[in-house]
Amino acid sequence: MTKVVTLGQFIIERQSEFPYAKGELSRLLRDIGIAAKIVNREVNKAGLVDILGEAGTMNVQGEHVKKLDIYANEQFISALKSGGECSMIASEENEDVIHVNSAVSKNAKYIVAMDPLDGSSNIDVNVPIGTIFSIYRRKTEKGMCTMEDVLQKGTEQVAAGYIIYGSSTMLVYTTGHGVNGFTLDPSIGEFCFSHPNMKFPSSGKIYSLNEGNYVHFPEGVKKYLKYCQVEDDETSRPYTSRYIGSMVADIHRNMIKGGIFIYPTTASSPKGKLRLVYECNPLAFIVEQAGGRATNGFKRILDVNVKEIHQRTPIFIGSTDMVEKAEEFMRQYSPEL
Ligand code: P6P
Repeated sequence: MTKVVTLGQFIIERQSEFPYAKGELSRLLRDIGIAAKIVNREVNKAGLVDILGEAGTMNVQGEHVKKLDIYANEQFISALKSGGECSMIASEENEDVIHVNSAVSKNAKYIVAMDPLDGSSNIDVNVPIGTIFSIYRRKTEKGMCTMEDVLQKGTEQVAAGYIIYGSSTMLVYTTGHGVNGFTLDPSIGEFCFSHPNMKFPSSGKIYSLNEGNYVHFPEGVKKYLKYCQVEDDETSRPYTSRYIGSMVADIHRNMIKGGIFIYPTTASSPKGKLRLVYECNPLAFIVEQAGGRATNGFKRILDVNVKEIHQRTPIFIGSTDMVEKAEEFMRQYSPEL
């Protein structure tokens, strides 16, 4: 019988990776894990929403039923506020940053950026969805945080992770010392260590992008897509197309099997659709820590200058060989971007 290691035990055991840490980051990761379990419970009930009442209606308990992404946002904010280790939050659901000004939190050293429930349009069709989070050390010493504290490059992240609410619920995170995965065991209500030292396969045969946007793709993406689709036994082409439409799910699958996920510029998203601060930077940190690659087609995502919290970016992320090949086509056919 293998020993079950919970997320909490793992975090404490690995605390030695931070010689000067006094446990704040460990407690912050624990707080996120607790909120993830609460969100998971509601996500799993989503299919029963008719019984519980549609979002915006009153359920049988007389409670107002919230949209799940609003609910998730509130749960993570509440956990971060009460945990006392976070002094400012940037969320996909909030236009402005949230200052955590309580006596216990206002000088806390960490900042959290998050997408509390990415892909929430997939909930109604029972497709996996995800939470994405990114943790920075604040740059200002103490007192009210400033935008300088949150508009930091991806290379400054101290930790990043995602929770995928799928056929099982997993929490995958890095603190810059590799990537580890934990699977929720509902029978004990704990995330249990299940995927040690996750490695992104250096090559793969899966490409993941919304081909419905083909007409407006940059020429380099069109050429790369055709490269993936032509017959070539030596390089096992044509590759396989897999697109879930839920970024965390697409990238998690590729991390296990190998592959590339691309969301380039399109007509409706001339700067790319996905958000740099709380989607692309945390996922890029995780993927790089697992040995993969993440760029905007030309430049490392983690090196992109951050100008505002809801900034968008094109993203090419996944198996290093595949991302580098796509970048070759971008340099050759879309150098102007
Ligand atoms: P499209 C979900 O809405 C999301 O933000 C990502 O999770 C996903 O990869 C992308 O948008 C899907 O966008 O335009 O292909 O529907």
